Amino acid sequence: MSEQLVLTRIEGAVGVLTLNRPKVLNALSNEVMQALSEALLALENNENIGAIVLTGNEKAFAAGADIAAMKDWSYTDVYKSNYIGGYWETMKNAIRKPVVAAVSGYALGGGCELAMMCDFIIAADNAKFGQPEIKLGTIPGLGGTQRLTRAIGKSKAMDMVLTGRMMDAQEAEKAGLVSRILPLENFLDEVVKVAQGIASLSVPTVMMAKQCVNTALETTLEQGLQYERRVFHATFATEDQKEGMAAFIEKRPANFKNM
Ligand code: DAK
Repeated sequence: MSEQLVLTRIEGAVGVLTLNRPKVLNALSNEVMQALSEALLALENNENIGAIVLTGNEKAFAAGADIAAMKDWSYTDVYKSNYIGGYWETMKNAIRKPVVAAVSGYALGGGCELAMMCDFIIAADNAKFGQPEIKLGTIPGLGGTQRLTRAIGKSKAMDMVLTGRMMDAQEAEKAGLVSRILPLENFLDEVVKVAQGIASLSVPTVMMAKQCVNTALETTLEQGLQYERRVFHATFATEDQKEGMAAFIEKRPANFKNM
């Protein structure tokens, strides 16, 4: 039986997805992306799951799209197939629950782009990020020039995209690409704890908060503020807002029902 390309593990209310092609540093083939897309959708549709962690292994989160698979494709091949756009974009188009990227080792090319599609990135202290496509005679094709620029600003994004160099975890944190760095030892367990903290909150409210933050990147400030205000008002229609505020007043832990 062929090995599973993406492993799913459930830890309480958290689904942990592990890219599983270690011999090629988790190079992202079409098959990997199809498996990832299906695994993400299964967790999205699982009522018991409140947050998702996406990870690789100690050496690589993912070293990019599969160069061996891509190298002989023609323009018409990639154009006609829209180069596997569907599977690659499940995260952006269909996943409303929070997804944390737990990056240890290399996150390069499509690997870095996949990490950036997640809601935030927690890096192990051995993580290395980069968009090295320029060295292959191409450019980032899945948001590397766009999401990286929004995350770290034009000057640093130009540096990364035009030189193809890597940045380590410290530089990535300083630049704002990653939210925090954790030691490699017990790395995944610690990230899962972060995700479990999120999953213990009101899942629909967490989803609303995620949508609001994402809206900040797509609209003017005024439109974003109005959208946020509407969603803030909407939280008052939830039982979880009543429970959260009552629990605070009664000095007890909240028991959210996701209602
Ligand atoms: N693809 C295929 N195989 C890869 C790979 C990759 N991206 N990265 C590594 N491997 C394979 C190596 O060929 C090697 O295989 P064997 O020789 O053992 O058979 C094995 O993994 C171990 O790699 P190394 O021997 O090279 O390991 P090292 O520790 O020496 O070096 C490295 C690690 C990460 C520095 C090096 O492997 C490396 O530079 N890898 C390539 C990184 C890279 O250039 N990545 C960008 C690829 S282009 C799009 C979607 C996605 C994309 C674009 C559009 N659309 C949907 C529109 C994305 C494009 C890319 O990501």
